[in-house]
Order: sequence, then C-alpha cells, then structure tokens
Amino acid sequence: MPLSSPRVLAVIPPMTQLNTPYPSTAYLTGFLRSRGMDARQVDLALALVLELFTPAGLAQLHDAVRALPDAKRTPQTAWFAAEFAAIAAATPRVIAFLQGRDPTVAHRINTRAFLPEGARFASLEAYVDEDGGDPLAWAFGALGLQDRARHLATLFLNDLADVLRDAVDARFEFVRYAESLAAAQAHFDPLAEALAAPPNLVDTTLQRLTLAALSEHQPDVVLLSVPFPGSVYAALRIAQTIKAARPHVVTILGGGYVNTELRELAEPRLFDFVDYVTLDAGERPLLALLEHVAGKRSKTRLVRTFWRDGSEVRYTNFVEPDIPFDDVGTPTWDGLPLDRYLSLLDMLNPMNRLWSDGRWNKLTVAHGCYWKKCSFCDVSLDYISRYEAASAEVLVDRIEAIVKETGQTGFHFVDEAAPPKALKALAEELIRRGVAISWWGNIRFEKTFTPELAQLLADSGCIAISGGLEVASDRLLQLMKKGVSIEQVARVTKAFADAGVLVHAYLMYGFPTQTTQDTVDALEYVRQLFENGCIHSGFFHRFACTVHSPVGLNPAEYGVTLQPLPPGRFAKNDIAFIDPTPTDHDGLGQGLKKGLYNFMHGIGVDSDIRSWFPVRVPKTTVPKRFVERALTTTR
Ligand code: B12
Repeated sequence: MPLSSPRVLAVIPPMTQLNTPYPSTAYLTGFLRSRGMDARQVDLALALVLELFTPAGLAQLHDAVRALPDAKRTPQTAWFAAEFAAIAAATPRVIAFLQGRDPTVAHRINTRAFLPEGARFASLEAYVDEDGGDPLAWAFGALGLQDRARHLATLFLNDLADVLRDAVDARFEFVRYAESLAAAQAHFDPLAEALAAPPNLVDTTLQRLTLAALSEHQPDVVLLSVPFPGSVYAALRIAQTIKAARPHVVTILGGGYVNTELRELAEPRLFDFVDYVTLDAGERPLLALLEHVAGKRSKTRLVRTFWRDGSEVRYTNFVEPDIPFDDVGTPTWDGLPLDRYLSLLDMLNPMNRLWSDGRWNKLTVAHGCYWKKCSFCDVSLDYISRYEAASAEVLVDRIEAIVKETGQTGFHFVDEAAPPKALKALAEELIRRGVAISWWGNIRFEKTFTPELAQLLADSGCIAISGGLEVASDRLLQLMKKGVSIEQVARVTKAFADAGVLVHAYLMYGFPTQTTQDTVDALEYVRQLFENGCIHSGFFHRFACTVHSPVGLNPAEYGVTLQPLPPGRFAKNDIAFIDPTPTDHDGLGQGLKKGLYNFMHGIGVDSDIRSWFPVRVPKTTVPKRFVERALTTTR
C-alpha cells in the first residue's frame, strides 16, 4: 500500500569515526526536513562501540575470550583475561573521560597505575628519553594533563579493540570495519559469504541496536549511508536485520563508496539486502524514490537509481536537475547524541589529532571542486566535477543555525579543496557578523592565498589548513596538473604558518615516472619546508591509480600501462599498473616516512637527506637554500 508521507530513518553504519558524526545523515535529514518530511537519524557506529564496552558487553567479550581454544589465544587476549576485573572497572571511567564528562579522571589515568596496560602501550617505549625520564614529556610537557591522559585512554581502548579483533572478529577496527570485503572487490562473493556466516558478538550487538532503532523510530524507509569501504559490511548486516524483522521497510544504499566504486553495479545479490542503490548527491534521487514509495511516481522515473527487476539489475536515470547547493537546506545533528562521542588522541601528529579528537560540525563550502584537474583524483565523478558554490550569506546562515543547534563552534570544512574566493567571502561575512568559530579544512596551496588572505582567514577562525604538495617535484606537479609549483607552495604555507595556522602537507610517492632522484629531491624539499617554518605536519601516501582518475582513464599520457581489471559485477576502483621506470618505491617509501616523522618532531632537520633511506640513494640536486630563496623573492 502506498504511504502518503513515508517516515525516513538515516543510518551511519559502523565504522566511520568516533569523535564526531560523519555528516551525510545530517545533510539528508536536514534536507528532508526542509521539505516538510519526517526524517530522523541514528549513528550505529558510535552506538556499537559504546555498547560493546558496557559492563554487559565486556562480560560477553570475557566469555568469548575464555571460550577460545589454546591455539587461538594471543598476548592481547591473555592480557584481557588476566586483568579483566581492573579493565571492567576502568572502562566506564575511560569512556566518560573521553566523552568529556569526567575530566578529573585524567589525574588517575596519568599515574599509569590505574589503567591495565596491554600491548598498545609498548608504543610509548619509543619515546623514553636517555635519562629514563617521562616518556610522554616530549609530547605533552609537564602540564598537558588532559592530553596526556587522553592519549593513554586511547591506547587502552585500542587494546580493547585488539582483544575484540583477536577473540571475536579479525576484521574489527575503530575507523574501518571489514574494509577488504568491499574495497575494489570485483566480486560480491566475499561479502555474501561473510553475511551468511553465523553472527558473532559484534553482529549480534549490531542486530540488537538495529532492532532498537526500528522500534524507536518506526521508519518506513531506511537510508544506509556508506562513505567508505570500511562501512559496507556492517551496512549490509543492518539491512539483513531489517529485512528479517520488517520486510516491508524500504532500504536504500548510497554514499561516497557507492558513488565511487559501484557505478557499474550489476550484482543482483546486493538486492537481497537493499531495495535501491543511488548514485551521487542524494537529495534529488531521494525525493524521486520517496515519491515512488508514496505511489506518486513510477519506477521508470527514478533518478540515478539501481534496482532489481527479476534477476537483472536495472539503472534508471530519469534526468532531473540536482537540487542547487544553495537550496539543500542546513544539515541538522538533531537526534545524534553529541555528548557521547569519544575524543580520541591516537597518533601524536597534530593534524591526525584534528581528525580523531574533538567535536567538529562538518560543512561543505561548495559542492565539488573548483579546480578538478589533478590527474590522480576522481575528477570524472559528480562529487568533484559538479562545482556549485553558495553565497557567503547562506553559508554563515547555516553556520549560525548549526552553532545554535549543537552549541559547538568548531567546523571542519569537508571540501576536497575549498575555493579561495568563497573562503575570503566567508571570512569577511563571519567577521562582519561577529560570529566566532574555529575552522579547518583542505585547500590547494595556490598563489591566490596571499599573506593578507591567510591573515584574514586566521582572523575569521581558521586554525589549520591541509593541502597537497603531493610528489614535491615541479616536473611531477606539472604532469599531475596540480597547478602549483614548489616555490608557490613554500610561500603559501609560510603565509599560513606566519598567521598562526597549523599547516599539514599531503605528500605522495610512487607516481608514474617518478625516479629515485625525484624521490630524494622530494624529501629534501620537505626538509627545507620544515626548516623554514612553512609546514608543521605531513603524511606520505603511496599513489594508487583509480579507474575514474585521468591516470586510470588515459594511462599512456602518464607512461604507464594498466593491468586488466578482474571481470566482476560489483565494485571497481583501484587498478594495478605497470610503470617501466625502475624505482624501488617500497624501499624509498620507508625513508620518506622516517625522515618526515623525525622532521615533525624537530629531529635531524639539518642532517643529509640520504641518511633516512634504507637503500643507497644519490645526492639531492635541490639547491640548499631553495625554499629560503623562494620566500625572499617577490612573486
Ligand atoms: C572529508 C573527507 C575525509 C576526511 C573526513 C572523514 C570523516 N570521517 O568525516 C578524512 C581526511 C579524515 C577522510 C578519510 C578517509 N577517506 Co575520505 N573523504 C572526504 C571527502 C572529501 C568529503 C566527505 C564528506 O564529508 N562529504 C560531505 C557529505 C555530506 O557527502 P556524502 O557523504 O557524499 O553524502 C552525500 C551523497 O553521497 C549522498 N548520500 C550519502 N549517503 C547516502 C545514503 C543514501 C541512502 C542516499 C540515497 C544518498 C546518500 O547524499 C549526501 C548528500 O548529497 C570525500 C569525497 C567527497 N567529496 O565526498 C572523501 C571520501 C569519502 N573518502 C574516501 C576514503 C577512501 C577515505 C579513507 C578510507 C582514506 C584512507 N585510506 O584512509 C579515510 C577513512 C576515514 C574514516 N574512517 O573516517 C573516499 C571513499 C571512496 C571509496 N573508495 O569508497 C572518498 C569518496 C574520496 C575518494 N574518492 O577517495 N576523508
């Protein structure tokens, strides 16, 4: 029977991140409400972790550990069994502390006698100073009481996650769950098998939480949002529970993973779990689907939607314009337990810290990327290629509404690369209205970011900026059409650093045609950027070729040949390639990471760059004062 106005429940499945909600359900809920619909949301990722670490959850984990055959016991499970009473007593305090509800526990945690310490605490040994002093003093000084305790508490939770991994589910992690079952998986078989396996403790806990959400919200339609491959398996477990308990509830799958990897979906078995799968921005396809569910629109007029017809997968795209970015409404966090998120302090890297610590309202300054040329990026996909901005007035209206609703003033702008013009207008509007927020996000280090603009952004609340320096090599930056040069990056990053903004560089190695010399020179440029106070933090990623990127679409232009993709009806993303350039990226990668890690801690910034590499490498060809000179020459 058609429903006049279906009630919608949007779900964040495990796992995404635990410190703050992933924003897709906030966007979709806000949008549907702006159209007068009954829309709710629930974060089952957070709920799952909190439930597993309740006294009852820990007792069940204890049972699972005790039931392990000898051959399956690990040092982590032995630690858990031996320390169970102390672990069970400490866990609720640790959770309350990480939720910010019980800050004084920090003193107990810092004694290092309160939390039972498992294998994760071994990482602290790396920091013991030569005099045998306090291993965390270098990171937190004598005073950083809360941060130090937060780091120790995070190590404790990581130990518990490892016990779950060893005793219950080898695929369990806090920020990704069973990722390899979905990432670039040409075949659905691994997921199908996993979903058919008898439920373990994680599955049954998720089942219970799903049923509770169904009975609380009584939805007619459930939206399962999967931003990453590491949330697909759990999304389908949730869908499976819904289908078994309430077969009439309509289930829809969408999100970044679907938009990237399932564009050529032809696997009918996925529809045993979900009724529809939609591509790209969700607003328009969802309106069409909800009209269909209400009996007001036929299936032939669905928008960007896969569905199963008998044993065939069909894709219907009745072309209707997307909802303009100006008109998607304000995201709402209403319904999410904002005081229950866990501020984790995982890696002692200042930028990683922003990702995992603290409650950030997530907002996009624009839809898509204004540059959309970088050859390693999925520029052919809608979330990059359809660039649409909103006026500064609309953005600041949204910001004010969100601050009013959540009571929190931290913003993460989640654009791939926030546009400088829009940021400038936004900063001016924030300052004009006297709206005090802190914000951070990703940009391209392009020359529009002058020292004056960097200062203006800092004045408007910008506390951190990340951007791609990628393979720090002018030849390769040109080949990848990044549109920046190293000299420019030096000036822009210095401008932000001088304005008191934390600067993080995304770095890459293994790009087509990259030679050993390019790699050594890249680390030398990075060294000089640290030496000159331009950047504070960075991370080297290994280049991966994807099917929707210019390299994947035109490999010959980049001097590589692609390996054929395995035939399959499910996901497509990463693709292997052959680069005839004889470079040992594995060996060199270790050197890059080691050098960078040390520079971030101010160590060895003046030593010869060759010393970081485990393999013999040539001397750098970069002039010793390249960055210093770039900073003193006028543009
Ligand atoms: C900001 C960002 C990050 C940040 C913050 C992540 C976070 N947890 O919040 C950081 C840098 C930490 C990050 C990390 C990672 N990211 Co990231 N990230 C992004 C980015 C740029 C924006 C995400 C965002 O907030 N968008 C805003 C929201 C509102 O958009 P949305 O989720 O897409 O939702 C819209 C639609 O998809 C749709 N929709 C969503 N759900 C549903 C559900 C239904 C039923 C329907 C109908 C519609 C629908 O409607 C929404 C509104 O239009 C995207 C790319 C992009 N431009 O979207 C990549 C992206 C999501 N990330 C990606 C990846 C791979 C990762 C990592 C796994 C990388 C890694 N190897 O570590 C990690 C995972 C981190 C984690 N576990 O949290 C990929 C995922 C693609 C894939 N292969 O599955 C993307 C698409 C980029 C890419 N092509 O590489 N990421």
